Amino acid sequence: MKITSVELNVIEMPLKDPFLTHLGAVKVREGIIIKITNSEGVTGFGEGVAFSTPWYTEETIKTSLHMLTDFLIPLLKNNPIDHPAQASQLFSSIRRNHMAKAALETALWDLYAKIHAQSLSKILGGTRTVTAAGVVVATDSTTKALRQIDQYLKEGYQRIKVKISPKLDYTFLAEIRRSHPDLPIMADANSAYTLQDIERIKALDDFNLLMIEQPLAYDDIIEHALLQKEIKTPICLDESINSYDDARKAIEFGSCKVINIKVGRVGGLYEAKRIHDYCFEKGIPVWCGGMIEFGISRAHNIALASLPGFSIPGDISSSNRFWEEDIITPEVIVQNGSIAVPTGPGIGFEINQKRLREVIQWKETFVF
Ligand code: OSB
Ligand code: MG
Repeated sequence: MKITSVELNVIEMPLKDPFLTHLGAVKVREGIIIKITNSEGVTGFGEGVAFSTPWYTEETIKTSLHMLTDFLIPLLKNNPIDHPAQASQLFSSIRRNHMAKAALETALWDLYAKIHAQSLSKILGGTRTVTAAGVVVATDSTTKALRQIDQYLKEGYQRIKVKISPKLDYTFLAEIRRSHPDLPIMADANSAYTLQDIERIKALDDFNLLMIEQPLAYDDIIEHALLQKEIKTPICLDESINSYDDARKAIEFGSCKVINIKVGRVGGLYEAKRIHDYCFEKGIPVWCGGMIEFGISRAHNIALASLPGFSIPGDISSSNRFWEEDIITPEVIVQNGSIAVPTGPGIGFEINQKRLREVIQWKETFVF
């Protein structure tokens, strides 16, 4: 792919509203924006989605920068590749650090698609022209949640996800169901429960939820299979699925009936597509997860969610769900409950240079 440089940018932006889970609050989002340039001056963009602290997975902005600077970028420099699908093989000599790998790998996909003057969706095998939009309500106040849900339904979102925990589950969901008897709702626990809470979780079957996401430990596959046998609500795994093999084992074992695919969590688009293809073959629905991301990662998600197996609205919302102004142009917008899959080359969005300059904290360029 004749790469001549890789540029790392660390950016920082406040969220419009704090994003609350039982694990803490995200008020300010740091992110890594990668720009890869080839010998013809074509550029590809990727985004590192690790958080500033290791609350969701073990990675952080700093561990990502360390992996990229000291291992991943030198590997790519010393081992030229001609297709982005070769990156995961190349990076396999480095254990885990999936978000750091995905940041670089997704930039390679954008570059490759642009070199071939095709949309990233087309390059990945996407078949959808629009992707259904879903949004997450992450607050510990029932009043705020009800107000936000009304607003999001006005904006056209097709599905609402709420964050739950043992401190915020039965009565919270009962209130929401009372106001919205037919709304497609899912609940994400981010590992707030253990098997000892089995009666609590069973009680949530009352609410006809689309699914319950990651009720048990972030690294568990076995106990989720025991839980799924006891509850009617389908289990969706998020944190537990870090690779194709995790997905295969979880499905074979009966640990879940749905999978949330996040590009960063699984190490890139190649692995994300492998998981999609496997689930599609097995008839397991998948949806695209979100990471409170900026526009670049949002664009990669839209391309991924255009694959045929993404049959459930994902956590793909408009740029203005979180940001006063995003770093891409045009911004991602929801129209009639959906987001159009871009048809232009690569991710199909340009960088908003003025906004990028405003939010940039640090920058380093590696010349090949
Ligand atoms: O568990 O799905 C999650 C955001 C950050 C970290 C973990 C999760 C989330 C979300 C998605 O719930 C939020 C979004 O980007 O829409
Ligand atoms: Mg989740």
